[in-house]
Amino acid sequence: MIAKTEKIWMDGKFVDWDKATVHILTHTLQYGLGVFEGIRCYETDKGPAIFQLDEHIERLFNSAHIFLLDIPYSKEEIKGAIIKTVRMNEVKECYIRPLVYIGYGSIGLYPKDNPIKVAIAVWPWGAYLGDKGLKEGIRIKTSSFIRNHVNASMSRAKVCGYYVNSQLAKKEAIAYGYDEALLLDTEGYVAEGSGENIFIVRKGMLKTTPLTSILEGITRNSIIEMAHNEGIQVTEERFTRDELYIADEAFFTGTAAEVTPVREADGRRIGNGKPGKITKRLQSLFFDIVRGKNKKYESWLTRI
Ligand code: PPE
Repeated sequence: MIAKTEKIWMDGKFVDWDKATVHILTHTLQYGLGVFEGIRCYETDKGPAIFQLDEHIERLFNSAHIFLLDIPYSKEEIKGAIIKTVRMNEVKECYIRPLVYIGYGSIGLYPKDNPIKVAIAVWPWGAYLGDKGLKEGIRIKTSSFIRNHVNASMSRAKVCGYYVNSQLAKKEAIAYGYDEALLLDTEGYVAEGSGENIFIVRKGMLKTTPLTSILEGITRNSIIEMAHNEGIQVTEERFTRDELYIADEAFFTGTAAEVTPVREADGRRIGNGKPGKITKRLQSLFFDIVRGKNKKYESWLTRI
């Protein structure tokens, strides 16, 4: 069960958690066109701090732009509302979920004059793939479902409805006893997890999928920049599932998943079956950065 907090921001007003409801014929609920973000706020020794807030706001507005949704607030207003919602709920660490949705009005696929609504909820959310997964690595399964074609789902946008594809893959992976799914693209190359980007390590170098059929993960971008600064070479290049099988290391990245090592794929052990050296090094750097322990990356944090 989701860990409740006090208030949810809905179109400029704070509403009690239990009263944050919508009409059943809300357009987004019927047809899935809404855009959202997932952001994390971490506890630091100078109080809570939000990781890469501006980047997430930028992506939210880009998602809306791609889908011709006119958000009735400025980026500054949304940023202010997010900060206020975190403060108001007095949480030290939380996950932040802004949602832009099409409200109640006309029905049918073309919601001509329906209002565009915005809500921001926050709640404490632990390790997405479990504490054990974060520490010891997870087991993933290549899905029989593929990532949508780029002309079916424009993957630069983070859209509610896209996640039916992710849920098919996730349910299948769980049913087969795995922790998470790996989706391939329409041409059979590795794309991403149901809610994570993927990196592999071979011969000391990092490789991640290019931005064709995947979400441009903000954690992914952060890891690429951190690796550059650490002198670790990164290429953004297509790779096949068998290249993952023979990789020395692999890991998933995402706001929810953070940096989660992958120890097995489709019954094949990755490397020695334990989180690899480079994975552990980047994971520990990541947690130092988000918890405000690394001055060099202070600009990635918004203090509350
Ligand atoms: N790919 C997908 C498909 C995806 O959903 C996410 C985030 C990522 C990559 C990583 O993006 P980023 O968070 O910017 O590094 N998935 C979000 C939703 C998870 C959920 O179950 O809800 C998240 O991690 O917040």
